[in-house]
Amino acid sequence: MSTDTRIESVLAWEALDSRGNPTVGTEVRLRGGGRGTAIVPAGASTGSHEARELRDGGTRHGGRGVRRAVANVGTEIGPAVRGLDAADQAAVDRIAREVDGTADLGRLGANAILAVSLANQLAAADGLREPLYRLLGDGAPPLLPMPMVNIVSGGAHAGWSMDVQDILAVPLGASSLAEAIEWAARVRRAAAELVAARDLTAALVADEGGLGPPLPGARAGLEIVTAAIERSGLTPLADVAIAVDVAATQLVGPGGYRLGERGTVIDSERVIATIAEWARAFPIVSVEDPLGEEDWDGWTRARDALAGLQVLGDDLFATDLSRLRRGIAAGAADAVLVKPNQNGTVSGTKAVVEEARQAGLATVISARSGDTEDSWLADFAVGWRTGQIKVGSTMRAERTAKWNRLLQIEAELGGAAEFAGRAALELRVRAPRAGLSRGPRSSSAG
Ligand code: 2PG
Ligand code: MG
Repeated sequence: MSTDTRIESVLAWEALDSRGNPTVGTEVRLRGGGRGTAIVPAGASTGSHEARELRDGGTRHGGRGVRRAVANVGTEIGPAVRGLDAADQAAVDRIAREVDGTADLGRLGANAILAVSLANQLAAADGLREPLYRLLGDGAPPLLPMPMVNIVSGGAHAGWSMDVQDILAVPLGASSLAEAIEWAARVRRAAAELVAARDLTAALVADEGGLGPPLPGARAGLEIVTAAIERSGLTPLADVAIAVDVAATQLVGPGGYRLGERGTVIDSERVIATIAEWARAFPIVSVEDPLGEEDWDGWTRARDALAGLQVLGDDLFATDLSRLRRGIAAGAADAVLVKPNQNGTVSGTKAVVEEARQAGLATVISARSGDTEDSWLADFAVGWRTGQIKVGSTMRAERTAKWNRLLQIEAELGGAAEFAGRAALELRVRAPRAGLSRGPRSSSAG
């Protein structure tokens, strides 16, 4: 294999994601022999400002087929990037965007463009014989991220068994990625035991490998996860804290948000007050999408009212630079969720990470609820030093693919491995709560 990193060929096919829905797989081959393969993920609770994936419609796969996107790689994107230097990721992404010609990449499909962009990045690393995280790091030291691990799921990921979408464990007190994963797995097992003790099915898993028991609301889920932390012999908050993804865009309906007891509709102020109540009763350190994607004023008020929590924007920002800038100007959030397929290209996603960092926002790189066996997201987290990562629970192979890759990188780096630890969150939380570094607060669960 020579180090000629010019693109020789691009092949695409229709693959499946972890929900069994079609998605785009792509292989990029370089003249010197380097190769990269990527299969793109897809969300269920998608924001309306995401780059637009192309679906076929019709009857195949219930309309979700991606044959048109695959064909677009063969007829338009592939020919346009052939001969370019794969090591110049920005140039490859720029050409792919130009060929599409639309702002949301909807003509050729963001799924088609991201597949080529990712496969190109992987091929470049292979061609240059560098681990992907090293190439992405561009000289910066690698950083293992603090995981956010799904324990109890609801919303669109679990047939609406609970109103909020994710209740996650954040192993704040762990001193390595490996310890963080072990603690999270322990909490996941303890939560399953608690759910089973209530005569609810604990063996069935939701889309991201979390438990999906039917619960009356978020409080019940928060009680289970807090109790599971204690049952694991760990201290809530000091060892393992909780993150919540309200996924509130999904809760918006006529007259407000459907949050709380089934059917109740409340306004933004009441949503913020409800989250503040949860934060007083449970060891919560991060809240994602507390409000809907268009509720900009609400977000600014939420960030003020929830000082001490990391207020994290997913649908609000949609990994889009202009929305992120608007959010920074409005003081709408402390952190941005980073999903490559919301953006559409590797370099576009990187620009969002860099902009956030410059503005002092934390970055949480994230998988999708419909994900694939690929592990590149782990390398992106480490190379770009995102500090935090969310990929679902500690089971289901599309989830463990990312954890296992992080564990491999940590082992490879040995003593030189730097783990983000609690600083990943603490540095960003504007008014750290008294308990955050010192130990548990009182909890209503027991
Ligand atoms: C989210 C993601 C991942 P989805 O909302 O943060 O959990 O879900 O991929 O369905 O948008
Ligand atoms: Mg989310």
